Amino acid sequence: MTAYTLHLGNKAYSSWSLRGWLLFSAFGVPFDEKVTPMFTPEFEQLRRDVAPSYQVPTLLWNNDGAEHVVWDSLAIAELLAERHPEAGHWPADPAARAAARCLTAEMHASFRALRAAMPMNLKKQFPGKGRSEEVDADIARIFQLWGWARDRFGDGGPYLFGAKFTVADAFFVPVALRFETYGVEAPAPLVNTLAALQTAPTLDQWRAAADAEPWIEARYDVV
Ligand SMILES: N[C@@H](CCC(=O)N[C@@H](CS)C(=O)NCC(=O)O)C(=O)O
Repeated sequence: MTAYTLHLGNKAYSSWSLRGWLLFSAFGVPFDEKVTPMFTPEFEQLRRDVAPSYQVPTLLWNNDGAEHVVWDSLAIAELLAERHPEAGHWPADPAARAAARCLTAEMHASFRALRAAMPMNLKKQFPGKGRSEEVDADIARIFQLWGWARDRFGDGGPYLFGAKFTVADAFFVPVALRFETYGVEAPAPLVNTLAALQTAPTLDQWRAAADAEPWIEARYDVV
């Protein structure tokens, strides 16, 4: 058993769970995980049991015998960056690190139209669905952010901040998977970055687990 137990929702549908999971998995931080399918009595029970909030991801962190709950992906990122500096969650360069925090914060707080109209669904494909003026504006802003980061900090590799996968990449992986599901293409300078996010470190394990899940939620179908 590790110091960390990460509670997750369905791997096929829970985009915030994926972000939390990548913060451990893609950075080599040992952890235990527990998947509870959303919209079930078991999930409702966890919501009551794990205070003060039960959303996924929720991290239970055992620190020298004291158990703490961390129920937000950004807080999990900062906790792990503090406790595991060798894992390199953020870029080493201060300017790149500040920029990576800007991109991550914007992902954490924004893109509601995209998130509502194009829910993450690793079980199905809906090419061309979910588009609207508001969604297109979100997509344009995301590509603008990616291009901005790549132009300034992207030398040496395909990720947003170059050769190394960082928290900023982890936060945009579920967006890249939505682009796969809904057939959104990147502008030419960002094609490699989109592909790199769609094949992020350890993501194949998450995809395989999502494929194997028995639960199908029609509420994530966009028709
Ligand atoms: N701000 C949270 C968002 C977490 C979130 O919205 N999780 C969704 C699943 S993707 C959830 O738990 N939904 C169930 C619910 O709210 O009842 C984070 O950054 O972790």
